[in-house]
Amino acid sequence: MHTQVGIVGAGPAGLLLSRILRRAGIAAVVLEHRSRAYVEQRIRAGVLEQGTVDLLRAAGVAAKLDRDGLVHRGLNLRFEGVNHRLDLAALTGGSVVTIYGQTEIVKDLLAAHDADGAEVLFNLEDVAVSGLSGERPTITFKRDGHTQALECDYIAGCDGFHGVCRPSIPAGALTCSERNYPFAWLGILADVEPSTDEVTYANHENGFALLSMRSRSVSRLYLQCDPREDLAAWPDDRIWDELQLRLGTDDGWRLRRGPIRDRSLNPMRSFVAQPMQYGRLFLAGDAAHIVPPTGAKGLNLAIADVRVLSEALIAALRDGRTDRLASYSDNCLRRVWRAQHFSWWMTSILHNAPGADRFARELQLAQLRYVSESEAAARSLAENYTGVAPV
Ligand code: RFL
Ligand code: PHB
Repeated sequence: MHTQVGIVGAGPAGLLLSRILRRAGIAAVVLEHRSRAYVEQRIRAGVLEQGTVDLLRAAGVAAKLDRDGLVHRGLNLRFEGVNHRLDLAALTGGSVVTIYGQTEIVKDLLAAHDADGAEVLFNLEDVAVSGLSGERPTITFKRDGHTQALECDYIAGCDGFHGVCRPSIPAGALTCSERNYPFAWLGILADVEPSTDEVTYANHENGFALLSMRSRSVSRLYLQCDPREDLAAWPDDRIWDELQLRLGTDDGWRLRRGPIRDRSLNPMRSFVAQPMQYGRLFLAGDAAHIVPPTGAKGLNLAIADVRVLSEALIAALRDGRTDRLASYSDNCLRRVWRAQHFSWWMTSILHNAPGADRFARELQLAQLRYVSESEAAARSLAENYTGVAPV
């Protein structure tokens, strides 16, 4: 078997890349080790930058996003019992974010693949990549008990942080940079009208809390907790009480409660592997970099990589020009490191690190007050949150 681009991973990055390439007349196959149901139900990100929305529109997969996405022109920061609204649109000359679940993006992309008869292979075992530095890199996998090989012109590693592509690059060819954080997020999805109109980030002495949403009737909320936290120790009432405490303001604001549909523990990590290429293997999205979710950048970075990679692959395979592929990694890494800094900074001003002393706490508050009182500081946050200009 042969295809032009073999794509490992049916997350947002792999599916969008496949969609864009196929619309440009390039053959691509997506290979996924999980089931379709699993991939469609994985609850993750929800805040889309304008550049992400624009690319989904250009790929013809934004009809539902345009209908159901919630456009947010601002966000809230809460600390010392007071709510501070940042007018993102006013601060950036009109930039906004759109709230739309990653699960919905994946479902929309899969529906578009179905409509086109495009190939996405699920439930594969033993997916492996080889021959990366030669002319015919190959993906091998087991399907229905039979081992098969797919020869490719190029391979896109879109298989997330725990995938097989990045570890297949020889040791020494990659430089990895990493930060682990001594806290995690307990996330819930609840069938209740969101208690604020816009996404709300809170810094409280007990730790960080976040109020977000998926629609006008579904709330998504997070609490900072210990990475080894036992979810069984968090019955519904304890979760709501703690969210109320951390998000509460001195004016008596109340959080709406409702049935909790899903709960999960999300570790926090910063990670970058560079370069994002080895021979004919190109890494995109979480396969190459991870950010803590505080800046809402993970999904947006993955989509931004796909924009650069799809243009480079189209130039190579349709027009015979490989210069864009050669500069792919450098182009992406500038954006990746900007988002790394922003995500680390948002994380550090909003969370309580275990053992943090009075000095650390005062620095956080000084920074939060600065962002809510100084237009220059607020504009910097707003520019990063809504997304720096495309490369
Ligand atoms: P994904 O979505 O992880 O998709 C990778 C796909 O590759 C498959 N795969 C393999 N397939 C074949 N063979 C193998 N050996 C494979 N190994 C893995 C996986 O099953 C999967 O289908 O990566 P992608 O496409 O790069 O997209 C990136 C985003 O998913 C990610 O950046 C964000 O979701 C990060 N993230 C969040 N970002 C936000 O901006 N806001 C959030 O609230 C937020 N919450 C989260 C998150 C990431 C999480 N992870 C990774 C555990 C919550 C969680 C739990
Ligand atoms: C979410 O809606 O899941 C969400 C929102 C903002 C973040 C992270 C996650 O910073």
